Amino acid sequence: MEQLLASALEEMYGKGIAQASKEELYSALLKVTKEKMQGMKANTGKKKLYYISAEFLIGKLLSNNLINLGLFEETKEVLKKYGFDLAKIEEAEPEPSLGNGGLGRLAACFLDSIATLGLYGDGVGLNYHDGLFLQKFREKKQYEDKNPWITKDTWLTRTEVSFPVAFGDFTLQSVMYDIDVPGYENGCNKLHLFDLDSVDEGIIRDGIQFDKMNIPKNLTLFLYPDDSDEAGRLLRIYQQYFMVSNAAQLILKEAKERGADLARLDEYVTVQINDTHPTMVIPELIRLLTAEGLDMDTAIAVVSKTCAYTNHTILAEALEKWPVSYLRKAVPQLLPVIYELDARAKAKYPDERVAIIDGQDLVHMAHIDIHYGYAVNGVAALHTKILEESELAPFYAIYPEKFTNKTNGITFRRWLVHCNHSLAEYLDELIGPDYRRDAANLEELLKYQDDPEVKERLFDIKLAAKRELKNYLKETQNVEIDENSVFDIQIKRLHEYKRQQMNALYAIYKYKEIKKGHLPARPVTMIFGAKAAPAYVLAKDIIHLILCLQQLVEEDPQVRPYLRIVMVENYNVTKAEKLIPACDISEQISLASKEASGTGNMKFMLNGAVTLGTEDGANVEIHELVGDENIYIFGAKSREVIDLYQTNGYHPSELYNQDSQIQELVDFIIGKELLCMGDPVSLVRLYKDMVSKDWFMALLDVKDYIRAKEQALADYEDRDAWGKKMIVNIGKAGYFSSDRTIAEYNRDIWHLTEE
Ligand code: 26V
Repeated sequence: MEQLLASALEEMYGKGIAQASKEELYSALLKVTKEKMQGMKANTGKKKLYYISAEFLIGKLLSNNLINLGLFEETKEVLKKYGFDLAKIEEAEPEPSLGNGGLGRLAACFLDSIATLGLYGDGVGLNYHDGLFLQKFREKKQYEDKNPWITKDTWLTRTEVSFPVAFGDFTLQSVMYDIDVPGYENGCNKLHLFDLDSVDEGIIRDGIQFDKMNIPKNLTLFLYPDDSDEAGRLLRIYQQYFMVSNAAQLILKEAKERGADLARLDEYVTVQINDTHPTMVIPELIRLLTAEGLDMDTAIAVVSKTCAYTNHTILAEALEKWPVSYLRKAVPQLLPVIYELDARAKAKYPDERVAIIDGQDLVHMAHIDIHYGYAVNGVAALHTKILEESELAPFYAIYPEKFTNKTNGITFRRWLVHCNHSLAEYLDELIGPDYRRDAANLEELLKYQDDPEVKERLFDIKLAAKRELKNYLKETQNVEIDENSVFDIQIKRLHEYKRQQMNALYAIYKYKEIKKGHLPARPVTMIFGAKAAPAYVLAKDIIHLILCLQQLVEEDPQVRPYLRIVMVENYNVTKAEKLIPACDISEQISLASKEASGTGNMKFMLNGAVTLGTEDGANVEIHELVGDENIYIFGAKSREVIDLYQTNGYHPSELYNQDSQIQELVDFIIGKELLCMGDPVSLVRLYKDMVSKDWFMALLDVKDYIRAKEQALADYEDRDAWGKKMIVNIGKAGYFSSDRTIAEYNRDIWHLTEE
């Protein structure tokens, strides 16, 4: 590495390692790493997987690529020799925030595991010029700014591959960029990101505003443009079709190159449809196959054996339904195929609950996937059960054999080896490095659950991570936290169902307790990180509430020594990597039934945090694995919640009127302390919503939540018992390796043969 780095620097800047700047070192390392990846063995096979996704939240790549190439330690040593720190050099790398949250990050973890398992499979998506907006706090409110990430030195490689994509009014010529995806000590795959040369960043005005009508200039400009108006929704359709038409053309081109008989495409290709954003790949493949000479019956039959669908949410607003009129405008050539698919489904299954086109001329994208795909999966056991028994029950009755559960996972390369290197090194020392290949081997740690020395080492590692986070927050946000406090962390998209507002009610509770003189045994640091969708008013109100509470506590000398509230600005993958290793209590408090899986919960557990959560998503499986002693579970169960929705049985006003404690907490939102520093319109709106609507039932669970959190904080004081909880959580986290998840996808859905 030293030699390669030195010659790259010499060639690029005419400098030696010792003379190079941080930015120059980053550029040279990028070049060397890219060249190494180009020399890697490519995964191959007869059958190839295409994982199509509108989001790949890959995060920074330098360290992870070095880890997978087996060059990380060596590179660190070389840099150290010249007085540099790899972590500092990595600061020069821009983060590609090409996803909103869980769904996009899952796709990135999956690419790592697919390559690591030696499976022949590429990702296909869009090359957004701007990732998810940069979040800025001004006057305790969120503002959005553009977030460009493509610079001169980039992991992207422009290829010769280019396809025409026809829309209603015009045709655009695509260009494909590739990012290498090296497996951990295994072959290499690709992430293909499609783009347009005509896209023009110059059309962006103040913040993230732009002309939504100018498709040639805006098509791949932004990830997830605001779709609160018609132009935004149309743009989403243009983006989705651009993605899948390119994917379908690439799939057929490569299948032909491998000698495929297109009538037997399913023997050569499998397509995983990541949520409904890529659903149009089904009619597009059918359209292209008929253009290649297949008859409609054959084309539909073979595509139905080629495509599989993953559902990531049961939230109604996220289940895409496009008006026929929008599709007619954007992609008229697909309509005959969609009509044909709809007519066939209706002829066979007259039940309107399973119709593709409903009575209001809305096209239910998920229904296309389920009728014309060969597998449907949920992302955690409870989620799949809810799909089968409630959300998709009429489909489950027709196609029980298509349904399968694939509990999510995370790549341990990023979420342990990279983000918590000292923990990984200690585990190597204690149980040997086998867990890096087979995460189930982490269970070896369990034999140390009563070993005081191991516990002390784990506490030391945790303390060091807390110190690092403290320094980082001091540098970046100028807040100073206490590393000896309990770190209680909730980081995820801001959404009412995730109930950051309930956590804020706890903060109010704690503030009032401290004011009354009921001091905690140890100070508590509550950390939040979350972006709200730009048009999601209540989510922004919740951010405002948290920032008001942060200031309130900060300015109160009586409370500040015992309670701190920190909302991290612009939460993203890079910040997650710093927050997760430092956490003691992992907040996973969604309303039961609403969080399909969660993957942050897995990352925290792996890094020795204890979950405080509801019986929702993968929390249920975490609970089963670690047992009652090593998790804090509270709140209504999913059955109860589903019944409450079905019977309209939830009335927050009753809880508010009948319970003085709840009333006091909620009233605080519009009390004098907050109104004098916050925006009354925002706080009153939030208050009114909470007492009259509270759609995600924060008031239903808030008291049990306070009880459970107080219990966790009290238990933290028993160092011996807490140390054991840390060990059990880490030891049981192996199940949540995405290598296990991907092995299951391959075994049950893809059937790729390793070569
Ligand atoms: C929703 C929204 C709403 C706000 C604006 C932006 C936006 C973009 C996409 C979506 C669809 C949400 C789908 C999603 O991310 N689901 C998450 O998938 C994870 C991986 O399976 C899972 O762990 C999470 O529980 C689930 O919420």
